[in-house]
Amino acid sequence: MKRRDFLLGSTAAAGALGLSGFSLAANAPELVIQPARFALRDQMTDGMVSLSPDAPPPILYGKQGEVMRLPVRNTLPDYTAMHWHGLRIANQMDGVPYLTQMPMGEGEVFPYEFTPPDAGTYWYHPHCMTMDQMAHGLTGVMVIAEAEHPGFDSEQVINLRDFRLDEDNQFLPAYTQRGAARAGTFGNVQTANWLQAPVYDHAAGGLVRLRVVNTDTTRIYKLHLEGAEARIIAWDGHPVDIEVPMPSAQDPLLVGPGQRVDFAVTMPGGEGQTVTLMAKLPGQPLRAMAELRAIGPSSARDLRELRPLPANPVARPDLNKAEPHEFVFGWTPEGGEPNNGFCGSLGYNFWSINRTPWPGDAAEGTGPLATLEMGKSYVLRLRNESPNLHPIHLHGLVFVPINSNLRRLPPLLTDTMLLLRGEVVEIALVADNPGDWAFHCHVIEHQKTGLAGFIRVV
Ligand SMILES: [Cu+2]
Repeated sequence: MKRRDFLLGSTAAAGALGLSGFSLAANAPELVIQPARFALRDQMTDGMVSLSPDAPPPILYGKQGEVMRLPVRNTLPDYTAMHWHGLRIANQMDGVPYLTQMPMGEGEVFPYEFTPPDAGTYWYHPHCMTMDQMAHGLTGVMVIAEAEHPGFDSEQVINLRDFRLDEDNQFLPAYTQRGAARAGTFGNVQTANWLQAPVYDHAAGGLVRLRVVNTDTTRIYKLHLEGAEARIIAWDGHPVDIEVPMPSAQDPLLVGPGQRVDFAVTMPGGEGQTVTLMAKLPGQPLRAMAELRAIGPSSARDLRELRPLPANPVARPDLNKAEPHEFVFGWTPEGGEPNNGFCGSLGYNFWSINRTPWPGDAAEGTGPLATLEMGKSYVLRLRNESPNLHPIHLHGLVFVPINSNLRRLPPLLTDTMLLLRGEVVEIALVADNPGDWAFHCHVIEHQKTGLAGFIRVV
């Protein structure tokens, strides 16, 4: 069977043909998806996937409003496609197989090219063979800089993720049937930038922008900082313009798969003093995920010297005119086997959106979950009917939570809404980016066993 036989129809065809409008930049180095090995613990782990043979996927730096050319070459025998999580870019650059492009076979290059409209902390990962390639390492951070320097002395990126390894540091199967039908299959080795509790030096008394990204396939991290005067300055890429309480050991911050938090941190004044990013894992004592260590004489800077980050150009929905749409996340009433295409199937359907499981790669006959009109405001009611938590991610658009049946949600712009057990959250958005936008759970086992779909903006 040919990949094109899986085409969804005219929209996908137009997306594929639209590629000819994007030039392959001669000067852009290729991002080469390839096998890698790395010492995740005390000895080498083989069979990893990265963009170099011996290191984690690099941080990709861009600048708000400036074009980025990221040709991706696939050297794996499996298919792939690269998605840029949180970036509001053209649909045909979004990296979702069959919805926006064909899967990339071995030896193929896809000339991703886009101009990020928003500054902030984003990330990238494959959207085809998602479980295999992400679980084996292919998740990286993107930093899109503000047009104006925001006044920090330094930055630190922390990419949090787990791996599932045996005693010899080799990969265990990335998922289990039991896990996929419940909260997901958890890794047993927690890492920051593929390292165990790494220590990073920063100038004593300086102001650090700490960007924390959860790129795990399953785990909802519960985080707080110790030893720092700090505040939250951005959430899921976008500046926070209201006072948000700092998390603590008693009241940690829930950061689901796909979510990001930026802290402004004042480093301690004394040489060797540390700031620690702490995580609470079930049934374990608090754990240090990463440390920032103060070095040199103190510059004695103060958080109050920082100006607020400039707002990103996100349209605010008009709630008086917003049309509602309902989405129910839960079990699939059908079950059955998913169709097994080029982008990998876990072999089961457990989950659904609006009672329909995403049937596999191309999802022929599964129409959009909703069709939104360009420029109009909408309220999407997200109902979690299951006992498990779901980080629900919408591609290509940014939304704001407006209420929940369980808690007070600060109105922070986001692309990924973590739904608690039995929670109903209303989110609001302006449908201002045309295309077919994937809408799915970011617990990859849920996504790949049915909890996926797409929303069309025309
Ligand atoms: Cu889920």
